[in-house]
Amino acid sequence: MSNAADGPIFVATWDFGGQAVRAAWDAWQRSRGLEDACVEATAAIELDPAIPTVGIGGLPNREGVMELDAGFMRGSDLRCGSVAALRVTCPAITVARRVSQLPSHTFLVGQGVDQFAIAEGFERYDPDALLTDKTRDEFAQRQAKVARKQADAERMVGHDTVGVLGWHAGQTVACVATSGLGFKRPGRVGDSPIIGGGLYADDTAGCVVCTGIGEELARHAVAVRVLDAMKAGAPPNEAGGAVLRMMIDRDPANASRGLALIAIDKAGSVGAATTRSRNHEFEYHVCRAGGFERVDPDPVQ
Ligand code: SD4
Repeated sequence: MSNAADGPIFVATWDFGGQAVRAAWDAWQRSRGLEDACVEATAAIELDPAIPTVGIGGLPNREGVMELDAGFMRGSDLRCGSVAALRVTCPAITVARRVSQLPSHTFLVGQGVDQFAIAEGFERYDPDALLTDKTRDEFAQRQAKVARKQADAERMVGHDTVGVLGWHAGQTVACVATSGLGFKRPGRVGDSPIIGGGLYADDTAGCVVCTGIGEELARHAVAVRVLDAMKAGAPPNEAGGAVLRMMIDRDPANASRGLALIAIDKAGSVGAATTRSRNHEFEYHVCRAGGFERVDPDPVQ
């Protein structure tokens, strides 16, 4: 049995993060594999159609098609794999992990990743099966509003991405999966699968996953900046807060954009940072060696 000092520690984003860290803990008890646990936890959220923002049941692009993005990174050797605009299978995180096992590729997108997933034997979905009645309905309503000029076709709708971090005896893993912002242009990719933007893991410093408006998070290479701040000695909360404050200094509009991140440093300290205001709070969930906790961080000032 592990003790709290050795971990494992799992941290996951949003309200469904509670479900994710429980899934991670269950997987850990079966396999004692940090990667397996983080991937299984991420996949569990993607496969739950009741979760309206990730994987099956997420929102489609502006043509009504689901396009999934995911990223996987292991901190021991910086092995990583990402997929973007994946249409033919779910969960995307399992395909991202498979990409990370290729000898020479780290990122596959669009048609290429669809072909890869099929060739590798992942379960093939009719893309329509990734939508639910609820998301089909939301899409139809949005189309009608755009046609009546009551909604701006360019406006994407905020989404809550699943990020799962794992730590055990100094080893780190970061996983992320999303259907991206709702009603995006086909082919639009946010921060999530971008190594250094939406996620990073490096055992010499820790691991980080971001969630929120992907264009802002990617533009500022948030994950690797937080990682570097932790490497320089800042605790995860401070490292994350400093990067979000830097983003607000650079563009004050970032204060009211939904941006958040979770992090674990190399010693196993957990933290987070968010711009989320009280009326749309960001929460995250932590599992430490089988003990569970929900945390509601204060927004950065
Ligand atoms: C994206 N960062 O595609 C994702 C969306 C998200 O909470 O995380 N929303 O931009």
